[in-house]
Amino acid sequence: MRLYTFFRSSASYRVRIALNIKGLSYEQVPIHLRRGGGEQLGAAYKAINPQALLPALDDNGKILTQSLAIIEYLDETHPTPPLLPSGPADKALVRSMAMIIACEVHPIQNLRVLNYVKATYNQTDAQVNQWAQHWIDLGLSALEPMIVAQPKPGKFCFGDTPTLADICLVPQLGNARRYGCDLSKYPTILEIEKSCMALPAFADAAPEKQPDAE
Ligand SMILES: N[C@@H](CCC(=O)N[C@@H](CS)C(=O)NCC(=O)O)C(=O)O
Repeated sequence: MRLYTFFRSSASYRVRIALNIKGLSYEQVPIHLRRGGGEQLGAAYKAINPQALLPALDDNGKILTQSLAIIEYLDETHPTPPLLPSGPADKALVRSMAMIIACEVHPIQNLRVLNYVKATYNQTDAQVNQWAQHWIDLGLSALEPMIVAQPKPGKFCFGDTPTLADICLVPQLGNARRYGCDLSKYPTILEIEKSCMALPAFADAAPEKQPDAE
């Protein structure tokens, strides 16, 4: 397998964690999101992912995009250990936690959105950071009580094994710190992050451990 990735891309980070949890080896193809105006926007990468977003996974010539779709593909093709609980209600709960991050928070603090806000509305870096903080805080402040109230409290977002929810949460916390969010408001989330980072699958997927890290 070949993963088109960038060390600081949180959506790529999700897939790296999933690949590691499944114990799958893969080759990394770094695509620099800023160099030369962004390698993701070049024709070569757009031929792989017309959306010009990372990550993309090449599994024996089959190109997959969108991190959650890739992770569910990996979960179906390599079912052990599972990344979703078994019952439909539990599965829906874990997916909803993951989607708070992947559908509501991450897209509006993504590079191209921040660039657009900055250039089109003449915003300073500080104002753009404030925008990112606002949306990250909104998502995390909903996720924290949801995790506390879940039916299977444990070391992770749901129970005592990592799921899709943890896979989305941990990379988002990296972004939150980058934009200066105050994470002390989310003690349960911080405990979960500690449990995740104690696992090699998460620790080895961290941005600073990647071959293209700067
Ligand atoms: N929903 C997509 C989001 C992908 C995405 O936004 N990737 C970012 C990096 S984390 C990207 O490639 N950004 C490039 C840009 O904004 O130009 C997924 O989950 O894969």
